[in-house]
Amino acid sequence: MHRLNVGMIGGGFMGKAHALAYAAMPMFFWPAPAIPIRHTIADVSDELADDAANRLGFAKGVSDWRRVIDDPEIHIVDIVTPNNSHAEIAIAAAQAGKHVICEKPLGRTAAEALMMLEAVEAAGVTHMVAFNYRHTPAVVLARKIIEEGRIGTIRNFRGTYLQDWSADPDGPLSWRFQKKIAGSGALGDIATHVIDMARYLVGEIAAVSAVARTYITERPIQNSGTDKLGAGPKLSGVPKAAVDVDDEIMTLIRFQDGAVGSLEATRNAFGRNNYLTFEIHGSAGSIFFNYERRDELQVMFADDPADRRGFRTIYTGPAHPHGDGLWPIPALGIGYGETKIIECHLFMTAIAEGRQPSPNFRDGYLNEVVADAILASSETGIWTDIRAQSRNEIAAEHKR
Ligand code: NAI
Ligand code: SOE
Repeated sequence: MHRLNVGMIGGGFMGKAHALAYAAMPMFFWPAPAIPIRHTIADVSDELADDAANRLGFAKGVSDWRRVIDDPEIHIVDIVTPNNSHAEIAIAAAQAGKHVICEKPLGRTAAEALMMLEAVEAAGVTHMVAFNYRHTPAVVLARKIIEEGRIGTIRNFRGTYLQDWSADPDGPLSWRFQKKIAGSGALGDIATHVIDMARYLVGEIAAVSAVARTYITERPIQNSGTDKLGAGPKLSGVPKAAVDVDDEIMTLIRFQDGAVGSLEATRNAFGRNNYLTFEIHGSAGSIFFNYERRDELQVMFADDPADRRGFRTIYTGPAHPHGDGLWPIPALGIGYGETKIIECHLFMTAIAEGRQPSPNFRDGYLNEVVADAILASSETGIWTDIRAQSRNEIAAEHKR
């Protein structure tokens, strides 16, 4: 069986999730399309890289990501660093002929994401962007039900992503609160997952009208290290610096095909942990999904007899998308790790078959075009059309 050597850049939260997926994917999806080998991991110092290699099962740790790019033995570059380094690493990896998987958001802006898309397309390598939530079997089932026309013509999509790990103002100013590193706040970090869901389930977005707001305007300084996502010590008494990204976005959306909808995201909603939800109403029924109950899809069919009408719960299992590789009985339960294992399987299959997986860098770019439009609309207070642009157009706009 074909073996593909992986060079991973970044040994934090997502380093752990992707490493788990490389190790576990062949145990779930056998025969595997290819066997991923944890070859080299890069972090910012020898100490961190060696620790990550030991922890995550890589043969070698290095302190400069360029050594991964320059290594002819490496077939795949996996980018799991904060957002400011995605573009430089992905473009270098593509130019070196490596297949690339990159965490979301693809770049800090649509312009950055477009450069990444152009680089992988020019190089002819396989590319994937890690919007893993859309691989949750219940979400794929929702798309199947929509495609089969079982809930009729889609009228609206209501999507939320609510968390509370940053609701405390004494939570540190990690990289996720710094525009130069993250690009944006709740928007790029979590709303992009909902944008991805909306595009995956309903279709392309035509226009947005949005409000973005920052209400925790400064936080205790944390200049380096991983983001502990609210789990680290609170830093009261430590000098503070300004937060220059959004805490919350609320957006009305119009889809190209006439459906309407809304998107909301914040990491400051006390009591909500990973409340990634969508409710979709069609002319013949409705669908509801909440990632906190990720094995369940709520569906309602309007042609049910009047005395049986209502949401029913489908528990996903072996009969559902990706279910053949997962667990043998419905509702045994999947976790976050399984969504990454499915993502890894889709990526390896695409490489083995010489085609592009979904979502790929084009989706990463299109999601960013919507995200940029949300910020633009929030600034101008008017509806903003979504228009994918060429690099020249973007450059011209930036000059103005
Ligand atoms: P983290 O803060 O836990 O870890 C980042 C790691 O990258 C750290 O070990 C850091 O030292 C290392 N690093 C930073 N710059 C580097 C460089 N130039 N070269 C090598 N290593 C470098 O961050 P986390 O949570 O793992 O996030 C990483 C990426 O994954 C982000 O883009 C984030 O948006 C995305 N993410 C996606 C999730 C999803 O559900 N798909 C979940 C969490 C994060
Ligand atoms: C923090 O908000 C975070 O880790 C995001 O970065 C991820 O994309 C999300 O899936 C989980 O929460």
